[in-house]
Amino acid sequence: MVRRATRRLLEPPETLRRGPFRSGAFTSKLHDARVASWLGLALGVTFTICFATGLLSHLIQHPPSFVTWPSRPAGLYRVTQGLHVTTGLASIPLLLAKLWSVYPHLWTWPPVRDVAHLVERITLLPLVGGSLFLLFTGLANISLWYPWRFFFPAGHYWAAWITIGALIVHVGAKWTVFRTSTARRRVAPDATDVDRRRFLQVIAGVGGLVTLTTVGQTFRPLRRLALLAPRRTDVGPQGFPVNKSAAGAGVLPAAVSPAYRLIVDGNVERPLSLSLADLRALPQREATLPIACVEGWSVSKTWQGVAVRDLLDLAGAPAHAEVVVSSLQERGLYKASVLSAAHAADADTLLALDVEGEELHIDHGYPVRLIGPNRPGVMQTKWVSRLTIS
Ligand SMILES: Nc1nc2c(c(=O)[nH]1)N[C@H]1C(S)=C(S)[C@@H](COP(=O)(O)O)O[C@H]1N2
Ligand SMILES: [Mo]
Repeated sequence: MVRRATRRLLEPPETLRRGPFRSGAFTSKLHDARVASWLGLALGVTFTICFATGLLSHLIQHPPSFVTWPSRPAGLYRVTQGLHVTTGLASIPLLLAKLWSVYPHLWTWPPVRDVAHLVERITLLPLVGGSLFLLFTGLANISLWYPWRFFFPAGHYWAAWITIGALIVHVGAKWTVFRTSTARRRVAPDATDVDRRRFLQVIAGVGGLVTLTTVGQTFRPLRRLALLAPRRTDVGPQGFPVNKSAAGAGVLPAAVSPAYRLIVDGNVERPLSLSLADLRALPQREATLPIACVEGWSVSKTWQGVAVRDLLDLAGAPAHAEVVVSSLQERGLYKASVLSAAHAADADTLLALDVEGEELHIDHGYPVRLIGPNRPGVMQTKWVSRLTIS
């Protein structure tokens, strides 16, 4: 009853049916539920992986009390963040193809059939808008281009929740269409089926090509194919990239001053103040660990320096201490990072003085940088000046 009443209320007269609203206004056989369904399935997979790995990265950087991210396996974050950026990039051609295949539905007649249809159509706004926003801001971010005023991680994070919410509604609304249009049919494929298959193959090929030409920024064996990757991982001082230079961070001249001291204080029995020579005189340890930037590039290097845990022992810090690692950098979000108890206790968490046996370049954090296993690049603080123990 209610349904029929709303229907009558909403149904516009047939005379309004003009332009793209005419039946038969769109002629391509590829504007079709089968094509849309298979693309939707592919997007469902890439979006789910991208959302899960993005959420994980967010939780590692802003851990609520119930989350403890382990320090092992050392290269895990490199894999999860590599997947985040790779699935995001692969989603771009998939989404464009999907939008193209379904856009005639914008002019569906009547524009609104009933309340459920209205809700379904309204959720397209956050779904399409959110998806385009996420893929565009993500792509711009990894290209180190920030054509906006808002804070990227917060905007990207909240848009992801909105998009995934709208996606769940969309999957629910389209489930039946998906099931019927992807069901196996007994009839032999006709010319349209062949066209559809070819179109999907081309889109899959484009998605594969995007992946193949970017994943080399984190997956070494494909490094030579990384033609579309915004970062060459072998370019930069000492043969690897720099995101923030010493000049950009404003740490000159403090970083090269002979007055440099590393302070270890807070909840300790013996606060320390160590010169660079003092640090070199302490037992030196070595670890091979990646820098895994949130932007998707990563490089593995062998680092030498003093283990954080040796410094904690020297200062008489309590067991399971958490450590705030601060930089000479005075402004900016990455001037400090937190070492959880697990990371602080890991023998491979170093205050590195050298990389590959060479003194650190100023842009890689001279005189001292943090490098620890299984951490996002943004938490590998450079130009370290203080450890505050709690
Ligand atoms: N003090 C400070 N440390 C920092 C940053 C920063 O901006 N300031 N950037 C971080 C980021 S985003 C990354 S990916 C790594 C990069 O280290 P690299 O320049 O040695 O390659 O350093 C991290 N350490
Ligand atoms: Mo980074």
